[in-house]
Amino acid sequence: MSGELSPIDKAKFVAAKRSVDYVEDGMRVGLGTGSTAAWMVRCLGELVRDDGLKIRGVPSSTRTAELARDVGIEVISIDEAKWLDLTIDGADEFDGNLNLIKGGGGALLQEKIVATASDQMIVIADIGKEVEHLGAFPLPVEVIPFGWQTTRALIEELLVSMDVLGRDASLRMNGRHPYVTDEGNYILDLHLGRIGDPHQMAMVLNQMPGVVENGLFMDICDIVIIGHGNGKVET
Ligand code: ABF
Repeated sequence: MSGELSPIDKAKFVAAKRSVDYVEDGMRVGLGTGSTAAWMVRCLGELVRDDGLKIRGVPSSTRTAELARDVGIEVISIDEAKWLDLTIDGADEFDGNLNLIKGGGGALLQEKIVATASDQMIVIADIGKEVEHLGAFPLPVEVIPFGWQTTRALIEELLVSMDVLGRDASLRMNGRHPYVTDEGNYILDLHLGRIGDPHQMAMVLNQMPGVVENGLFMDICDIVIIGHGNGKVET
C-alpha cells in the first residue's frame, strides 16, 4: 500500500500503521482528517477487508467519510455512536504535555467533538510536528460568517493583552473566496509565534461571540505516535 514514499510520507504512514494496532473488534472509532489520518483510514480498511475486523467509524469530515466508505469501513454518525472507544487523528503541532494545535486541514470543530466524545485519543504525526511551545503553526479559529471582521478585530484586541509574540489574524481563503468549513463557517488563522499559556488562550477565545471553536486541543490527547522518515516509530 505504501509503495515508494518520500521520507515525510513514510513517517506519516508508519505512525498511522502503528496506530491501528490499538483498534479492536467491535470498537466505535473516531476517524481523523488530513494526510496522516488518511493513511490510518486506509490501514483500517485493509484490516476490515482482509482480516474481517468489525468496527464502526465516525468520520470527522466529509472528506474522511468518503474515504472510509471507499475502503469498506461502516460509517455511522456521532449521534448514532453516542460514545466512542477511540479516536485516531493527526495534528499540526504537539508539545511535551500532549497538547495540540489542530485545524490546518479545516476540520477542527468536528475533530474536537469526536475526540472529546472518545475514551481515548491517539495522535499520529511525523516528528516535524513536535514543538517545545505551541504557536509557530498559525492557530485556526472557526468563526461564524456573520460579522467575521468584527470578530477578527475583537480577537486582535484580545491578543494585545496576552502572552503571545504575534497578533495577526488572517481569513483563510480558498482561491478568491473564503474557505468554508463543513459547518458553513469561516476560519481565522492566528499568527501567534508562541503561545505562553495555551489553556488560557483556548478558554478566552471560546468566550468570544462569533467564535465557534479554536484549534487548541488541551488535555484531550492520551498518546502520540511519532513516525520518522527512516521508518522508525516511537510512542
Ligand atoms: C488534521 O489534519 C488536522 O487537525 C491537522 O490540521 C491536519 C494534519 O494534517 P496532516 O496529517 O496532513 O499533516 O489532523
